Amino acid sequence: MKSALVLGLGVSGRSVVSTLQQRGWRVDVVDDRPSDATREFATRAGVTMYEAPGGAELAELAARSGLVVVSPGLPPTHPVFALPGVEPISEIELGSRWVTVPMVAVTGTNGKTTVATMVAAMLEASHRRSLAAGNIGLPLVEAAGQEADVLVVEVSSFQLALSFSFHPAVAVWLNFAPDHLDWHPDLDHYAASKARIWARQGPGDTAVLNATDPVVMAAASGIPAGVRRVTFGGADSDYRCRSGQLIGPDGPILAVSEMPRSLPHDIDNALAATAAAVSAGAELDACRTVLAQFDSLPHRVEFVAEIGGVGFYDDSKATTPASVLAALAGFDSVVLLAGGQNKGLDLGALRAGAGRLRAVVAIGAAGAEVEEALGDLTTVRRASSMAEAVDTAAAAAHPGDVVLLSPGCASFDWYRSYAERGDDFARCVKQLGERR
Ligand code: UMA
Ligand code: ADP
Repeated sequence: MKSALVLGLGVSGRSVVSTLQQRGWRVDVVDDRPSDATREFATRAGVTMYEAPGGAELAELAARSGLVVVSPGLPPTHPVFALPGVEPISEIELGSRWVTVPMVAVTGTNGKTTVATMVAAMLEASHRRSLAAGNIGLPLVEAAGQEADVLVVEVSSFQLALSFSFHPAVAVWLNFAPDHLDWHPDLDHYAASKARIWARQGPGDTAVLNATDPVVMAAASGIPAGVRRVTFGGADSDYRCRSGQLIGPDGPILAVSEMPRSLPHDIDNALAATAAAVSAGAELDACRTVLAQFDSLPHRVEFVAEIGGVGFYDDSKATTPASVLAALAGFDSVVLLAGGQNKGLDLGALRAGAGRLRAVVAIGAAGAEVEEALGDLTTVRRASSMAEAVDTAAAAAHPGDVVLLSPGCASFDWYRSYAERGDDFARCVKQLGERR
């Protein structure tokens, strides 16, 4: 019987265990910080779980397994990566070995989930059974076993770093900005991981590139020969926006005014998604229908309420300064709630958006960093709970302003996820509305 070792029993690790077992593998698991739920899963699955094994034990476990699959959250400093003769792979790599239909892969620092969702909807509207998988939540190992004509796979840098045969027919790289420096040793490692998205492409495949992003365009020199290149975003790109129209290689696609929301990054995402979907066989009319209906996903500059002439927006998914700047670009005068658990990023990048800030409320573990980054440019107040932050922001806002939760940091200092943080913000806003 073939034998595998799975490291990390989160969402991705559990799916790897179950799907390997279904395919007849014997599985051992390692988790360094197991929760009760993790232990329960291991018991139910009938696998032996080794909790935080030392170096020698880990080496022995790996040596007796033909396959070592690691979760994306394992940092490059984890001892498994230093074991001689062991070549750990990601869940995406394993899943892609099982996939039998074409894949559209989407990576980038910001907008992956949004664009992957749009591409899947465009293909579905073109009568191609499509599934959105990967970092979006449905692990690729599970999606590989499901009925579909095409898989749209959101891939993070963590997943790409350990993928070797992953071969998407269409590969989209949306943009690049500093992120995940609490995981990648440096920015070059982060960029090189992302560039692996097209490493296995060849003639007949398509790479979709953001023509305005210097890092993406520099990395494009590594696209294998024979791969078709489709650009978006620039004035001369294949997919571009001019005079209020989205335009493709065959002419106008849609008026921007027909999109439910058209912040600057919504236009980039619309162009990228259409370029990818059409390259994967979607009909342009189906793309138009999706573009005309697609509203923002939850927690991505999501409207929550208007109270006293002030709009409240939840952008809890903004966990990088670049995504905060994208949100600020959509409003003229903002009271910004920022902070949380910094992912090793320079929050000084937020200074580029200072012209749109009425005031800032600094929250969470990175509150002091936010204050240091913006304190000389605008009023920064500190808050020690979300309720206090919402009240402080509301007091600072003038009618016509926007109060925007766009933290630029991960949520794990106060919450279990960005969704929980956004929900708490919405709850506090609702309570404020009731009090008023
Ligand atoms: N663990 C160890 N040792 C370690 C680190 C972690 O044993 O050194 C264990 C933990 O105890 C825990 C498990 O590993 O039991 C957690 O695994 P994980 O952190 O890899 O997370 P999963 O639950 O498997 O979720 C992963 C992705 N997580 C990360 O990339 C960190 C999810 O993306 C993804 O949706 C899911 O697989 C399905 O593919 C989340 C994410 O934050 C949403 N992604 C980043 C982003 O979007 O910016 C990249
Ligand atoms: P990802 O899956 O890459 O994290 P999401 O679609 O979940 O991307 O969006 C994450 C954050 O980035 C949200 O705050 C969203 O408003 C913002 N965002 C979405 N698309 C872009 C883009 N093209 N450029 C910059 N920011 C973006």
